[in-house]
Amino acid sequence: MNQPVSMNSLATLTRDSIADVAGTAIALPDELDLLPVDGLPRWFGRRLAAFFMRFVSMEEAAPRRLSTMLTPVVGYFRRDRHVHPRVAAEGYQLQVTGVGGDKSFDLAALRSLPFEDRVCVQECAGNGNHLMGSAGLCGQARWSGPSLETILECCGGPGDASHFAFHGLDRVPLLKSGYHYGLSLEELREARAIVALEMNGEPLSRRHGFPARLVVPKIYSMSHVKWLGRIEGKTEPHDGIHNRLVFTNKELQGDRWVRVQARWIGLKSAITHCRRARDGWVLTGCAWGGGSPITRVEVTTDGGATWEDADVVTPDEHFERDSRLVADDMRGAWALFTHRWRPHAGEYLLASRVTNADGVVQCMQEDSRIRGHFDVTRVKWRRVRVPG
Ligand SMILES: Nc1nc2c(c(=O)[nH]1)N[C@H]1C(S)=C(S)[C@@H](COP(=O)(O)O)O[C@H]1N2
Ligand SMILES: [Mo]
Repeated sequence: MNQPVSMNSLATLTRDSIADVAGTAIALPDELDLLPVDGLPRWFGRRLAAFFMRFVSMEEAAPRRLSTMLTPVVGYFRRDRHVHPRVAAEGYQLQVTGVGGDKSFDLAALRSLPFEDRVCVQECAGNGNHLMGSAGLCGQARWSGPSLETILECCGGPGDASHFAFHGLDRVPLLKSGYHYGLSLEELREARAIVALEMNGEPLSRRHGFPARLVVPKIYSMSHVKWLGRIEGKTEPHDGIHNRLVFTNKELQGDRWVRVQARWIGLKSAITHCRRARDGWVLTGCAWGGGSPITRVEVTTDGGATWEDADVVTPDEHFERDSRLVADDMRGAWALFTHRWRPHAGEYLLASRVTNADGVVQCMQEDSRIRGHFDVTRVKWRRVRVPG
């Protein structure tokens, strides 16, 4: 395609055709960089931003990795407290306390229970906030393992427990206690939580919680406790620091600012990739959250002046032939979208906006009655330079 042009042949060409030949001789890149408009990457560039994020133990996924139905394990985002315990398969025990009958499961016992699959977005509650901008603290994998419900049945049911705390085996230095997070039984049932032993068909990697982690579709992933060591049934909400303080926003209720915990993933979408096509470019991205099926995604390539419908593939369509997945197993999964684009050379401001089955449309601006870093749903602008 991109034939090199010799000096001899150039000499015989007119000015216009030189431009033509030069246009095909200079290879266009295969993809264009989509730059976030706000957050760290804007001020410091993407590399330096990634470097800063490592200090707080965050690694974002490269945006283009969020353009497929399942995100590969390599390059999947990561967020924790730097400590990745090395848990040996032998000797591992998952303790369940405060339920019908306390019980401990070794890995073989967990593996012998019926496995269920969940395909769902995993998203850090602070993803895409005004500090980070780039929205790469998310991914979508296929998780397999026994459901929390099955584990509780093995323990004679939840007993008096109406709430649960999940404890990780990662001992945080100084605090000396592991990471922990709590949810109500009602929330866990609504979300159809599982204790995942596998991610995309492979045993969990150490960095993503080997040998077992909680996965709670539709709820932000601070609750997806890795290196799960204990499930603690409680008769009251868990009052740990991550619930009470760390993952909270303030919300104006009446005339008072009230602390609220990050919980259900809000309605969002992002353009994550711009790749070259035969004529022009193809924009791809994903749309998720909001609690009901995604029905429409629109794309703007002119800073919001006009919006066009993108082609959407829902998880139900994508996994139609997969007999192991029923519709409920994909409730927390993202839809993918594509949009053809034929721009002239220049600089453009792009974004996507999603609508769900309840008619809710992704917001352009955050609600001024909410303050904080979590559950930031507003439309995610990207700047792109199209070469000529
Ligand atoms: N044990 C443990 N589990 C944890 C954490 C942690 O620090 N320790 N971090 C949580 C947070 S804040 C997020 S966003 C997700 C990230 O999951 P990942 O690193 O597998 O992508 O794990 C959650 N589970
Ligand atoms: Mo997180």
